[in-house]
Amino acid sequence: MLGKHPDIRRSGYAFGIIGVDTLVPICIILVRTHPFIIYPLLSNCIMLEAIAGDVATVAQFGTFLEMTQPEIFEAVQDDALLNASFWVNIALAGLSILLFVYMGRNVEDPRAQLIFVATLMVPLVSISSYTGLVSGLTISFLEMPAGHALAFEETGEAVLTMWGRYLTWALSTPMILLALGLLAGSNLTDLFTAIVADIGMCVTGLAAALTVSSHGLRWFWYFISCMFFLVVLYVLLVKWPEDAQANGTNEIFDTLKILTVVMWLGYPIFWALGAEGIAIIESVAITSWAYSGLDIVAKYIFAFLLLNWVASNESIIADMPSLSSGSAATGAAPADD
Ligand code: RET
Repeated sequence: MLGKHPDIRRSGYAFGIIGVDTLVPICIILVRTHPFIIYPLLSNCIMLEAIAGDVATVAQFGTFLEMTQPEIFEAVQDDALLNASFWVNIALAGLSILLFVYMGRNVEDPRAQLIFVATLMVPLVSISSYTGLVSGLTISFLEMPAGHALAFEETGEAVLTMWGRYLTWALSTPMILLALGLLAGSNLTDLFTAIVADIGMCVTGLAAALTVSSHGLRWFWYFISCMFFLVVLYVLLVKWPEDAQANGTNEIFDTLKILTVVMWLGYPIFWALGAEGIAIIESVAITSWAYSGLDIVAKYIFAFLLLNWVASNESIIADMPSLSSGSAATGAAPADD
């Protein structure tokens, strides 16, 4: 990229030292004394000065794009709203970890214990994810391609991308689905399908966020991610409710299903509306708060409701059939635990 080339930057500074103030009076005197030689020269000088200005500007953005981790950290610190959207989640994840460990202290049934472990992983991944963001480790400034609402060639500015979010969702969301599948009494096939499609959704969502070569390809990745998401929604809305009904966990499952589907739909919507999508919401801090708000409900409130129910209904969980390729809802014989 032009702005990153050191020679160009050096020549930019060299032109800056001469300056318009010095060049103009000299040129006026010379125009009067040697008009035929000086007119073409003068126009060159003005052009060079304009180019020098451009190069200096590009050099400035070059520095911006080459921001080091401490510089990104400082940029996050300087944006109080963005910084708060991270710290609130670090605090809530920390409190959730302590609370969930306490709530699970007397749980003995292996399936109930597995639900606890899977759910506990959610705030554990979350605290790591937000620590990565707040430290500037998993944030980059990316030049959006031509056609994007905030294309670099139009705005001259790079867009702050919190790609660490998408990466860590690939760890936290499978844990949520594992807990939900165990609660419903899913068979192994549906559980595997939901989890693999979910990881596919997160990884292709990460690809959508990181692709800067083509605007069209960013949206193509987004489309692929949505297709994976549809598979997850199908298992959540069609397959698992039948299992939960057959296993007597339908009441809590239905509550958590609605909470999950409504909250999860918010993520692709905010991605599309935010700076990485069509940029109706241009502020990265507001987009970050949208994700952080969704996270609070989809993770901590979800986990509390689930674990609270499991801790007080351990016997129902203990009576459920073990994971097998046959579903309780389709009448296949359950295998022994
Ligand atoms: C993206 C963009 C591409 C299209 C789709 C998306 C969906 C993301 C979802 C995220 C859920 C995250 C949760 C995190 C909890 O830790 C990647 C935004 C479909 C559904 C619940």
